[in-house]
Amino acid sequence: MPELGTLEELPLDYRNGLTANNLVPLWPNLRAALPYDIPSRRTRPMVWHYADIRPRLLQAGELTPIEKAERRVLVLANPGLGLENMQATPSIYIGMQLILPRETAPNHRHSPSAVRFVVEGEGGFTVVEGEKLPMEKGDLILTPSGLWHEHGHAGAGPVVWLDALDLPVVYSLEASYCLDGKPQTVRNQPDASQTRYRRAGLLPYTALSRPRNAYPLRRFPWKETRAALLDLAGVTDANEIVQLAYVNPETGLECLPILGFSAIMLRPGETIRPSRRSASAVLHVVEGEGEAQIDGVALTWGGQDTMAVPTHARVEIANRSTTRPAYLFQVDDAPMQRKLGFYEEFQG
Ligand code: 1HN
Repeated sequence: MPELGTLEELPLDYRNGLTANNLVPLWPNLRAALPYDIPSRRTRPMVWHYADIRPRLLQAGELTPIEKAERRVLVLANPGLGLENMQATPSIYIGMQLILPRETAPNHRHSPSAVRFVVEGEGGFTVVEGEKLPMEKGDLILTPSGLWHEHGHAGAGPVVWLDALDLPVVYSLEASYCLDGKPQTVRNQPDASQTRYRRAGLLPYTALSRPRNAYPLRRFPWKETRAALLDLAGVTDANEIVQLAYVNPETGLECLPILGFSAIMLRPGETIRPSRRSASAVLHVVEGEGEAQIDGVALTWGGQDTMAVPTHARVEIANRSTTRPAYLFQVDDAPMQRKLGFYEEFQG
């Protein structure tokens, strides 16, 4: 490893001349930009406990009417990345959104892609391009880049969901913006995408003779995901992770371009050690409790808690229960990294 020259070694008038001309010498900054072996990471391995979020979110419901918020959200901001930057990891935005009975979150569309993962409550719904999608606990709802979406609540009690967006990526590209719209006309075909793409391996026949649909399936019911995980566990070796990827049923590929979504089941008493990899991730606990070690940081997790996993991190997650499975929902930026050609998994 060559010893690189420092900024201080350069004569002051030379440095001032560079600055005055908007020039920067690379060599004093090269190692920071390109560290050896492992990237430098500011993302802190951490957990947000739902017990700390929930009362503050309900308080926001009292303090701020929906009309004054548009979206009533508390953002899970990683302190290592600066709270004001609203990043859970470098690429992933995570918020917890509250909607109260009869409230509506108005129609809009934007360049970042979003998903909702329902945390609690009944009667919430999202309308995506005229299709009304029910929101039950654990359901995954897609609102891809550019599609109109608005939310409502026709039930009783608070409804809370987790928003995951690729906002940090789109914002850093100076490409993040939004358009407001009038309320959508709701087609009399609620949840039509879920009806059309009900089962893996079965497509509407006409899909075979037209270009692939970018976003054919907009709601993934948790009831189905959970049952599929339990079935998968029955045919998965003890040393393999029980994990399902949410995909586009027409292409078999990830359902959004930047962020990827998957569901993990930890069998009773199981500890998983996924390969160290170049992607960052967020883990949200649907059911169960246990411990995690993320780059040596010990975390304790339970239902509805959310964890941040930096890139290249060593991860160990243990289900504390020896009688019941635990279920996690994972968001990561592997789809973007694969497309850009630098996604890696490491041995050891
Ligand atoms: C957004 O559109 C929603 O539609 C929620 O519910 C959170 C955070 C940043 C930018 C857009 C929503 C958001 C968001």
